[in-house]
Amino acid sequence: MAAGGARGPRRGRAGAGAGAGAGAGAGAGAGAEGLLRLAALAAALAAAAGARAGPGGESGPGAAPGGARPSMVLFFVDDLAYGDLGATGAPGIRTPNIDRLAKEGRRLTGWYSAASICSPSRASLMTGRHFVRTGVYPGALNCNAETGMHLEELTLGEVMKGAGYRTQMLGKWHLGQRPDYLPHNRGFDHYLGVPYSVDQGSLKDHNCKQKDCPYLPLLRDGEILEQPVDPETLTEKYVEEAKGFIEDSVASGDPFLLVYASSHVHVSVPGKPQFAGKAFQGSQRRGRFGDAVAETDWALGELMNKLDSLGVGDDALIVMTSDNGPWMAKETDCGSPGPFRGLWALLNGGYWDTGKGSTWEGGYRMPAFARWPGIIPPGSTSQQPLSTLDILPTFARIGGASLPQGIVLDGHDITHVLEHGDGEQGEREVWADGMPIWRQKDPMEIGALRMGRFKLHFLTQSGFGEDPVVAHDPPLVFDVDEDPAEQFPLDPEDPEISQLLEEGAARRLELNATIARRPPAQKGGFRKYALCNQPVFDDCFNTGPQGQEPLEL
Ligand SMILES: [Ca+2]
Repeated sequence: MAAGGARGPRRGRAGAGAGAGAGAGAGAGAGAEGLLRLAALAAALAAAAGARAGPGGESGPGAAPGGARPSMVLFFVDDLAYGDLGATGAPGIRTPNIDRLAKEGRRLTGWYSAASICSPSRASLMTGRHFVRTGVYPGALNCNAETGMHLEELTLGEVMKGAGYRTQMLGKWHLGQRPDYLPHNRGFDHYLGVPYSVDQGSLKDHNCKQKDCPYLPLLRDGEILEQPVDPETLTEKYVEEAKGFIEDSVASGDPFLLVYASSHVHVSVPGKPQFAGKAFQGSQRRGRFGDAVAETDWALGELMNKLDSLGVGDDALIVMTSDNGPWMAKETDCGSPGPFRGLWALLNGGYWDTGKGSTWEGGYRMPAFARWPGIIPPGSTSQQPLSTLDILPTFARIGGASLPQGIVLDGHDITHVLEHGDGEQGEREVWADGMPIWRQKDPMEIGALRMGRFKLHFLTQSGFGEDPVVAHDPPLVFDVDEDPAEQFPLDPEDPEISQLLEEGAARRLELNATIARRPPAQKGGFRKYALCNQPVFDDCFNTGPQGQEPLEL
C-alpha cells in the first residue's frame, strides 16, 4: 500500500494569504472574535471603494484569474447526494442540466460538506468557519428557534457586498427565522424563500394545538408572502426571482452573487411537503424524490440559460454542491449516497444509517461541480479534498473582496485547484493537514479527519440511530480514494499507517484545543417566534403562552 505522496508537508494554505487556518488566532475566544468583527466589516466595506485588494487585505495577489471580476452563482441543494445524479452515475433520475454543468466544468470529486446536517453546514458555507465557531449546533434549527447564526458572524453576502457585488439569496436559509437573522439583514440585498426545511411546517389542515410549527411560510425579505406555501409553484417562484435578479444585475453593470439554496430535495414522505411542480410529477423512476431532483435540475438549467441569453454565461462562475448526504433513516424516501456506503458500519456495527448525521462518507462527501468558461477547463476533474468551508475565501479572492480580519477562517482559497486541478500547477495539499469531520450529536467532537487520501475515524455512530458512540483506538483508517465505501480498514501496524495515526492523533488534539466554540444557538420550542401571520392561530403563535423570555444575544 503506497501513500502516493498524499501526506506531503503541510503547505497549509492554498493561494495567496487566504484562509487564516485553524491554528491562526488560536486561543481567541468567541468574545474576542466578536470585538474584532467590526474591524472585519470595515475592511470588507473598504474594498467596496473599488480597491482590488487581495484576500487578507493584501494587494496584488488577489487579482481574479482572467483579470475580470466574474458574477457568481452558488447552486446549493438540500440533501442531494452522489447516487441522485446522472453526472455521477445514478440510473434512475435524468439530470441533463447538472450533467451539462459537469461536462462544461470541473468535477470536484473530493468535495466535503462542512457538516452532515442542514443548519451547521449552511453556517459554515456562509462564514468559511467551522460551525462550532458560529454557534449553529448541534442539529438543525427549529421553525421557532430563539436565535440563529450568531449576529457577529460575517457572511458570504456581506463579504461580497463589501466588494461591490449585488447579492441575492433564494430558498432555504436555516440560520434563524427571526428578523435579525434573515438574509436581507445579513449581507444580501434581498431574500425570497422558505427560511427552513420544507418538512418544518404544515401545508393543510393545521392543528396548532398539536404542532409547534405553523403553516410553512414563504418570505420576501421579512414579509410573509404565502402561508402555507404552494409547493407545486415554489421552485418556479425561485427561478423567476433569480432570473429577474440576473437581468437587473446585468443591466446595472455590477457583478453579482446569486445564492440559490434549493428547498428541494430533502426527503420525500407521503403527506409531507416535498412536491415538485406539475410538469415534473411522475416524470422520474425514483418517485416523488426523483421528481424533485428533476425540477431542481430544471432550475439550474433555467439559470444557465438566462446567463447565456444575456451574454454573461461565459464570464460567470457557477459552483454547485449539496449541504449534506441523504437522510438514510427515511429508507426509500431519501436520496442515495452512491458509492459512499460506509460498509464497515454495516459489516461490523450492524447499521446502514451512514448518510446524513453521520461522519461516514455518505454524510459528508458531496457531488460538486464548478464551471467558469475560459478559466476552468471543460471536462476536467480534481480529486483534491475540498470543502464547503472553502467557498467564502475562494469567492472573496476571485471577486477581489477583502477577507474578514481578526477572526479565524477555516476554509482555504481553492482558486488554483479550480483552474489547474491536481498536479504540479495546482494546489495539491489544500487540506493535507487534516480536514475535521464533526459529529452532529452533543457533545460535539471531531469524529474523523481526512488526511490526504486517508480518513481516520476516532468516533463512529449511525446518523440517526440510538446506537452508542464507538471510540476507536487505534482509529479506523481507510484509503477513501481507493475504498470510497469505507469497507477495508488499513493495518495500523503498517509503518506508514502507524505514522499517519500518530500525526492524526496530534492534529486532532491540536484542533480540539484551538477551536473556540460559541454557545449553541439551537433553542427551539418558542412558539411566539414561529412565523405566523394568520389571526386564527393567534392563541397558538402570537398571543398565547410565551414560553421563556429571550436570552441576551
Ligand atoms: Ca440538508
